[in-house]
Amino acid sequence: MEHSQARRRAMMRRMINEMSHHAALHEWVTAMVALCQPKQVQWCDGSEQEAAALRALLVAQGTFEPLAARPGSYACRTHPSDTARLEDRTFICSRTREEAGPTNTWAEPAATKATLLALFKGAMRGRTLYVVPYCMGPLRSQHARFGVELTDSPYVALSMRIMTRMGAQALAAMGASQPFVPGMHSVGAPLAEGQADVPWPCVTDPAGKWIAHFPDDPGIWSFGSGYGGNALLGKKCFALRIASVLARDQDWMAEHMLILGLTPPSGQTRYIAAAFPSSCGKTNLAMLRSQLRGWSVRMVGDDISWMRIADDGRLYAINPEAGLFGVAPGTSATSNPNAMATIERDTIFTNCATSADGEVWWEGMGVPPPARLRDWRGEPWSPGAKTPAAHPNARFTVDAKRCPALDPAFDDPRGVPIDAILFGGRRPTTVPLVVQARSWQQGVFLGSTIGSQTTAASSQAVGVMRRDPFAMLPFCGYHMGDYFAHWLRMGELLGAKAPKIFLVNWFRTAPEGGFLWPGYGDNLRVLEWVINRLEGRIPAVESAIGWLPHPEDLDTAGLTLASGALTRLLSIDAEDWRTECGDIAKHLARFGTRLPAALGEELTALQGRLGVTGQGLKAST
Ligand code: GTP
Ligand code: SPV
Ligand code: MN
Repeated sequence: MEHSQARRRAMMRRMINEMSHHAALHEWVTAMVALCQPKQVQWCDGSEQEAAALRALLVAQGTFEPLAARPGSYACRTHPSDTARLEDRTFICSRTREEAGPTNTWAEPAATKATLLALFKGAMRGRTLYVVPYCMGPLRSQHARFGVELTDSPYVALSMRIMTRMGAQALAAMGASQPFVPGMHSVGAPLAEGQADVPWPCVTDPAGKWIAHFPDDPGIWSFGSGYGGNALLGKKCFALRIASVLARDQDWMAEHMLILGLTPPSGQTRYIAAAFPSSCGKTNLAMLRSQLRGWSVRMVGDDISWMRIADDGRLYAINPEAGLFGVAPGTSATSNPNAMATIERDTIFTNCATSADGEVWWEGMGVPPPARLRDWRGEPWSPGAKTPAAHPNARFTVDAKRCPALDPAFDDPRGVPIDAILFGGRRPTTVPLVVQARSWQQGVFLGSTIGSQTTAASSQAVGVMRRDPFAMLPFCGYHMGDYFAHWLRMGELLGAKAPKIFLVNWFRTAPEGGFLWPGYGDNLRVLEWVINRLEGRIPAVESAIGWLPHPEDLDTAGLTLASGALTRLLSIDAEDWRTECGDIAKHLARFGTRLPAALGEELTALQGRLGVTGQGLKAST
């Protein structure tokens, strides 16, 4: 047994050496191993045996608890300091503060690199350094990009195998010379000789955690957190913050968007991309199970979209990810039956509650809590407790291929042609259920102004209204004003073939409380209106911010809406929007001289339509 394992390891080493003649990769790994001083180095091949060994290791060290009720699944509890993205500890280390812009936390690159080198020195002592080669996007896609993450967390290595195309396949595709984005990751908890490990090693003081991006290198250095977007470096760090910079320079787009394919009864599938802030419904919409006769929705992606203009002049999207890292609370057989089916097996559940018989539970799961539940902290929990059983940002990690509604084009190297782009957020007031922008430019204006109440996906206060342009506030790797300009330029390149842009809001509430719109599966009714508009089948109502549906064009058959709800959902209140304009003016003024003139003009025109006096950005001063 021992012998055959040693033989397999030796074979693996040979295979990796044979597979990777990538001199720059070997050189970098050698230098980083010298810096971090791990006990051992393991090149990840992405095989099932390797994954099984990682799971066994995580169980042995108490990080994972096998779930009897879900084959191949595990529950995992993080340290309470490590439950969400840390926006305050996320840095963009561009050459100048100006390049990072007013919405990012800039850190001087040379000094930050020096700090990080000091932190990483010996940081992996007593641990294994996993070399995790991965590909973002279908392996044979021209639009795919490579990354290599060096991490001392087996949880991260295993999660990267789910979230990306990882291991030997990525190394082979990288060949000897393909560029890759290097990502350094350490939980920041070296082990002294004989020191026992803890189930979730990390730096417990938030101020000791770093998620630093060097867009000019490019490179990523993440220290002290093992959670989600902080640690799975292919996701937000590479596929959004670094990729947004590459996209700006290479005429493509890296966006915080789901991608779905919508097939009407007539049969022609259309693809839609939608940007909503974190924990605002992307996974839910991407997996929507249709209740309208003849309509079907298929998921291409639930979080990130990379989009390019193809030879036919249209915008094509790929999902750079291979897995889902989805919000658990609120996921139920009614709200998202496809997600429930996806996570029946082979899933990692992080910060959910667990029962004695090996099942997970969370608020909004749609079933009563099992007896003798332990909450996400591992404490006994019973209904009526003051704190939630699952952390509000508890998540499931699962292969996208497990989703029963996966679109057949999921792996298509060309991606899918996008016909419509939606922007949305949590807006209890002001923003209608749906409105279509009259032009790309007006759509970019609406995207630049989207606001939302903050959620538990990040570690700041929850429920505070903030502007989150294009749902990219925490994810744009450069000056947001330049990002707006990039969007406008992409519109010019696309011309008449540009997707149509819509603003949506599932979260409008009644004055007496409660959502006006049922949401979830019923959002398909809004998508149906969008498709009808794309096909030029129906007229719409002119409003100050764009085209609104005629109420009779929105299929509400079978819905029980409160009286007056539909009118409220489909109307623009001029007074609300005059107030909104004042707030938008302040928001846009932050971008100073880098704000494209076209957006200032859009605001002035909107104010004109609303009869606001003292127009334009000056209204804010
Ligand atoms: P990230 O993974 O953080 O980027 O988030 P996401 O946009 O994929 O969020 P997700 O789809 O997981 O949304 C989760 C939250 O939004 C849960 O609290 C859901 O209950 C809520 N939600 C999703 N769709 C709807 C909807 O149509 N109406 C209402 N009221 N809530 C919704
Ligand atoms: C988000 O916060 O938008 C997420 C989860 O998708 S994380 O990967 O942690 O960033
Ligand atoms: Mn996200």
